[in-house]
Amino acid sequence: MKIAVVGATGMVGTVMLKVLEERNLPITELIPVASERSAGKKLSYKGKDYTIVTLEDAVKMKPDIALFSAGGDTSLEWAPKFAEVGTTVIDNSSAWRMDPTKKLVVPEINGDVLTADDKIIANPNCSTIQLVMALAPLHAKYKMKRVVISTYQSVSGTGVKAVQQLENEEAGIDGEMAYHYKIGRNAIPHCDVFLENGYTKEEMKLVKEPKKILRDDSFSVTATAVRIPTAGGHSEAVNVQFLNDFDITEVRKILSETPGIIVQDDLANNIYPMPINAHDKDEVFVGRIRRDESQENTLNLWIVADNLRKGAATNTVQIAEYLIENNLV
Ligand code: A2P
Ligand code: 11C
Repeated sequence: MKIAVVGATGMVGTVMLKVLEERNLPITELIPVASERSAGKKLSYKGKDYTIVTLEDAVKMKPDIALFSAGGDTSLEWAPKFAEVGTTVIDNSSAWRMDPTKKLVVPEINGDVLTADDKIIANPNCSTIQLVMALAPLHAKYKMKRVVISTYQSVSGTGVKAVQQLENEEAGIDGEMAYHYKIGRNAIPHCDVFLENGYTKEEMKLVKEPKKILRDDSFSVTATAVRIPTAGGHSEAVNVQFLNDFDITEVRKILSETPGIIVQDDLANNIYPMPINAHDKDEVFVGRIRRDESQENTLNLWIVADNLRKGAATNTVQIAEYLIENNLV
C-alpha cells in the first residue's frame, strides 16, 4: 500500500504517523505531505527518513490511500484531485462530513457502509467519536430518545497555537493568543465558531454527526461545548434518556463488552475516567455510570478519550485498516 499523510507535520498528522507505525499497516511507500513551507524537509518513520512533498507532487504519485488532516479548505480543494487519480481519501476535517454523498465512519459502528466506490470518506469530529462509541451499543439495546451533552475540551483540539497559549500562560510569558481570553484558570464556552442559531459549530457537530453515523434521526440531541485548560483529552458529561428502561448492571456489562471501550467506574477506589489517564490511549473511557433519578429511563455517563488518538488519528487509521482488510482499496 502506498499511503500519503497530508498534514504530516501537523498535530494530528504527527499522531497519524505514530499510529500507522504502531499498528503496522502494510505500507510499501509512505508519502508525507505538507505545505510548500515544509516541502523538501525530512521526517522520520520507522527509523527511516522520508522527504516531505507538496500536494501537487503527491497527487502525481497516485497513492492508494491518503489520510488528510491539513484543514477543511485543503480537503475541499485537494481531496477530489486525489480521488480523480484513484486514491481513497480519508479526511479528518469537517469539510465532507455532512455531505450526503460521503460516508461518515467510526469503523466499530458503521464500517459496513463502506464500499470500494467511496473515494472520499469522512472522519467524524473528535467529540462525536468518543460519544457515539459509548452510545451506539446502548442505543442498539434501549433506543435513545434524547441526549444532552456538556463537553470539557482540551486545548489540543484547537491546534498548536492554543497549546502554545496555555504553555505561555503557565510559564508567565505574554505570547500570541489563540482564544479571545486566557485559558488558564478559565472555562470558555466557545469551541469553533458561533452559528446563527446561537450554538457553536462544535455543538452542532454533536447534534448532527451521531444521527448520520448511527443511521437514525429518531432521537434528539443538544449540546454545550466548553474549552478548559487541559493539554489533551476531551471529557463529556452525557445525559441520555431511552425509550426503554435499562438495568444499570446490564448497562455496565454492555459497555465493558464493547470493543474499544474501557469502563473505569469504581467509586470506592476513586476510579473514574480522566483526560490525564487517557493520554496516548486508543480506547474510549466511560465511568460515573448512574441512573438519573429525576427522569424515567435516563442515564448519566462521563466519557473521556484522547482527542488526537481515537478522536482523530486512530479512527482515521482504523478506517484505512478496514478498507485494506476488506479489499475495498
Ligand atoms: P506545514 O507544517 O507545512 O504548515 P495543524 O493541524 O497542526 O495546524 O497542522 C496543519 C498541517 O497541514 C501541517 O502539516 C501543515 O503543513 C499542513 N498544511 C497547512 N496548509 C497546507 C496547504 N495549503 N497544503 C498542504 N499542507 C498544508
Ligand atoms: C475541537 N473538535 O476540539 C475540535 C477539533 O471539526 O475536526 C476538531 C475540529 C473538527 O475544537
